[in-house]
Amino acid sequence: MNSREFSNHLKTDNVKINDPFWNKINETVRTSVIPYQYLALQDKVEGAEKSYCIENFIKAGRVAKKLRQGIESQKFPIDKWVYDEKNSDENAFHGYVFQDSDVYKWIEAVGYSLQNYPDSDLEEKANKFIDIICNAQLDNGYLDTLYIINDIDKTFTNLKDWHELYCFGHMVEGALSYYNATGNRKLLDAACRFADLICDTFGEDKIKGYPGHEIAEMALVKLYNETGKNEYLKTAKFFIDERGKRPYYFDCEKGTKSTAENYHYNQAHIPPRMQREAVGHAVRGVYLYSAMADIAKAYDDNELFNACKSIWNNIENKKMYITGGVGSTVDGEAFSFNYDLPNDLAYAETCASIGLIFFARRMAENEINSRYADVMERALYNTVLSGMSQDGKSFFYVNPLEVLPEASNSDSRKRHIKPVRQKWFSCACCPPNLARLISSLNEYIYTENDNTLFVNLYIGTELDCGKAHITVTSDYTESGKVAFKIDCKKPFTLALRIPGWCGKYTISEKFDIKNGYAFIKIRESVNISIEFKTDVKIIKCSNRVRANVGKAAVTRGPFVYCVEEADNGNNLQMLRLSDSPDFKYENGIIFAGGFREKEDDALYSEYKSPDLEECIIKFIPYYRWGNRGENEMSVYIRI
Ligand code: FUB
Ligand code: ZN
Repeated sequence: MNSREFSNHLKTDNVKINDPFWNKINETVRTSVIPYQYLALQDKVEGAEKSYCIENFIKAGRVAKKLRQGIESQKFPIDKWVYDEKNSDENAFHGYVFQDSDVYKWIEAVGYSLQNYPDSDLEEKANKFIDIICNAQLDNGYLDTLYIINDIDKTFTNLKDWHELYCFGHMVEGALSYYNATGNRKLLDAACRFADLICDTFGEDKIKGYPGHEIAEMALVKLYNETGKNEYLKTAKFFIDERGKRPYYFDCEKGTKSTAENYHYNQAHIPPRMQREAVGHAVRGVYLYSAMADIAKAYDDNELFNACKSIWNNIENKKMYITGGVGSTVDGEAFSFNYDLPNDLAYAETCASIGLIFFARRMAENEINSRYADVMERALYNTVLSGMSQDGKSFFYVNPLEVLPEASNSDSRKRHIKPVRQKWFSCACCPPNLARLISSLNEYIYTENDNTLFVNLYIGTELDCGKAHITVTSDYTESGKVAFKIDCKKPFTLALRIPGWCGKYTISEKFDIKNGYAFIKIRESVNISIEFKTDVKIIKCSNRVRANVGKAAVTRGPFVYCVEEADNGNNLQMLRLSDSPDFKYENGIIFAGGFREKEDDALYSEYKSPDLEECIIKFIPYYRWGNRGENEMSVYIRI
């Protein structure tokens, strides 16, 4: 079998989630996160940072009306990354340059949520937002509130920094999700008008630019898949092919001259198909790599796919935290050098792990190999879930692996490490990104091609496709047991991912292992039961990673665990795990035998074996940390 075998993911239409672990989280997103964000976008959450998002669309609507009537509108400077009441006029745009994207992401989450749980009240709320958004669109299709409000003559003059194409990408993704859920074309038609303008503006013999923050590429591929309009796919490919060419477009638009060094941040230092290493701003990176994988598949482009593979290898083997976090430095919110994975300085933005999941699914659709879904699962069950509190009302942007509140509060190098989740952020990219990913989880579970249905995640579902109707009952996160009740429509192959973390498993049918999947021939309706042994494991990190020498992490199934001060007292660095402890597992919590070192009195003293007191160390899943107030936390523990 050629392992570069394409597949497509099954969509929400075909997959309904019913899972003891995920039902609760989906319910939190639906009943708490989405309504909360609805208020936050309108600045109606007391004590939360201001969003200005809807306010900007309302302002832009007023300006758009004037422009339509040929009335001059007051202009304001477009010269900053973030605008507020202090640094700009009250009638000007406020918030980050990409503020529009927050409402698009919210609409995208609402779309997926409505597909799963119809809700006329929520639909009405989204329709109101859509009216406000569309009201701000110009006759030529242009829609970005920063430029409409502040200075319409400057559109597409700073692609590198000011995010017009980024907001456009989110608009398209939101519009598609909402249209698929409701059949309401209003936002989709508006997005297509903007897309048409973009296709008319960028390309050979047109502006040879590309987005400073990628996502438009991925969005255009999705729009092509929905509409079949070739121009969208062509423009996505153009953006990929043009990126990194000399002279740099970002220099041309500014009239400056830079070296490759300057454009690592934007992954525009060399053309994507020549890139081999994950560099620069992590979210931008994973969004670009996702689009590269999309284009590699759409054009069966092996050269581009090889670049994706090298970058994937680099991330998976040298630049990814055990929690699936990526981007280890606050400096540019970026990928750092190989094996640089500090725990207490990590950035590991929630959005970056979400983007890693996008990349993983697209890689899985290009090539059969369980490693992609392994990473998808790692990022999902750890960093992504950690991005949200248990009640869905506060969020992490940065997902560190070690926290000392005193350091966060007093050391400016660690200011980005928040010891408690925040209600909202002025730069609120992560919470709505999380909402859209979790609401669309149905679309990450299965991929299929003509002959084979691939099971990538073990989530309880009711799924219907041309091959079969399947009921999956899953206790994956607890006992590791999963049952498939297959009502066969025609013979096919079922490919079950054997999770990378699992050493022992049983499957009730005969299977062949290839590329990390167990392949089972299905000829008739059948019930299959699987058990993945979810033993607690002690995981060692490569000694190339300086931060983790002499330490280990504890995992069970897909979950990485951590210790918290609330359970183990402060000074977590004084804990030591026994070499081969007896683990006890109860209701999601792991207890293990270990020791606590006695505190030293002197700062320096002659070395002697430390005084150790036996103790029981309590571990909780990483994603649940920080739900009991400010306290110390550590994923790695001395061993
Ligand atoms: O620039 C838009 C978003 O804001 C990025 O993806 C995040 O990293 C944050 O910088
Ligand atoms: Zn983010």
